[in-house]
Amino acid sequence: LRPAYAALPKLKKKDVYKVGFAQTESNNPWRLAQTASMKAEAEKRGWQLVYTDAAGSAAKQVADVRSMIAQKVDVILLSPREEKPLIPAVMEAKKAGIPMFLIDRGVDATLAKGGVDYVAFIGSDFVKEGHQAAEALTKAVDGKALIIELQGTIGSSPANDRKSGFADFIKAHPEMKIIASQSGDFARDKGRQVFETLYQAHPEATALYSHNDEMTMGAIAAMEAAGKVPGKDLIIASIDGTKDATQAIQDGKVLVVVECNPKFGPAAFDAIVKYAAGEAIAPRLVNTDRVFTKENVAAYLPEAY
Ligand code: GYE
Repeated sequence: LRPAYAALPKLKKKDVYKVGFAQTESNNPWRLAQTASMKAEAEKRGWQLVYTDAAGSAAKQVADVRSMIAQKVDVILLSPREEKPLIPAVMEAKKAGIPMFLIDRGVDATLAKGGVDYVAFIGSDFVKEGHQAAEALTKAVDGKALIIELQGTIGSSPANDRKSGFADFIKAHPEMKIIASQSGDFARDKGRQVFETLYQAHPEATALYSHNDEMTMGAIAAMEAAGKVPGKDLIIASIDGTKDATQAIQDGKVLVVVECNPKFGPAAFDAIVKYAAGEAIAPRLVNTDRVFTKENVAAYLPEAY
């Protein structure tokens, strides 16, 4: 074991653990699928799950983690809403001797490190997701588009990295231009409102890049309300893999959905067992995600959430 790794809180081998899962919000199908996966896995193993929902507030999420520390859970699974405000929660868990795993979102890497301050991050490669969305879109529009971007929650790792991954890919394609970019907070109705405003200001837009499917569905509603045809007047690239957005691929409204799998239960609980057994855990455990288009979406639809 590396010396830094040795400084992490230890976890005793037990048959039954008390696991804290600090969820960030529950206002979309992705979050509900994630929570359901955690609960199912806890039930399957007969472990106790202490579940909290921060309802979209980083401050509440810090308080939720503090209450888990006070309840002396064995281990904490945290989905940090934003990269910086959750740093105190990470540091306090470490100080209290409770190992923590970051689930699906990361924290600022200059302030807290995997393998040092928390055990590991388990989740998707958001930069790659941005690349893949950009690649599919660029190909479909022959390298020429005026793009409206709907960003996720400001200060969250998926919003930061999906933005940079996409921007990095289109750099090499001078006629792929982002003409407007704003946050829709990963939420459907916010996405609808923000898209409506941006599209009114930029009626020349020919494409939408949205950081998640919920905002995409909101934007589609706004397009249709404006008498436009999604998939024709605007070509759409999205991320997640919800039932609604993948059905929209099938219906010809969405070009591509890059998968971001929310079903973390098995991987998170396996990592806990391995950690307790003293096995080395990589500081970043990256999910393998698929890319859904008209060609392969039909086979996926039955498992969509
Ligand atoms: O894409 C989004 C959710 O953190 C990766 O958060 C996750 C993102 C996911 O609200 O739909």
